[in-house]
Amino acid sequence: MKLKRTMTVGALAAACAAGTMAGTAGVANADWHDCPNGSVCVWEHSNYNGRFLSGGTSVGNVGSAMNDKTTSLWNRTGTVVCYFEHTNSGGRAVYVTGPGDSSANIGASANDKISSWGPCN
Ligand SMILES: [Ca+2]
Repeated sequence: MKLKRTMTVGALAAACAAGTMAGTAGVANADWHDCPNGSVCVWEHSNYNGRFLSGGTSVGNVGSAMNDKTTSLWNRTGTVVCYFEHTNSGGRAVYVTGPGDSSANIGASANDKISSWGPCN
């Protein structure tokens, strides 16, 4: 009985800590629930796990914490978004998402390559 009670309190504390992190930092460990409607979100690992970054339809530099790390993503905007291998939409567009598109694994050709994103021309 005592053990069960302790575990329940621990789970609640963990949930609160995760919510605080997502609300205060652009990059945090998160899952797909943390991607706000109207945002483009990228994750470090497949299946929307690991480090996480959300932004608008244009992000010129994902930052050192996420650079060349994205493996899954979700476009929750109404814009067709292209993902580029260099900052400021530079280099090749390695992946494209239409409005609402998501991918749990963007595949070998785009994996761990994304440095920026923006509306496709
Ligand atoms: Ca990755």
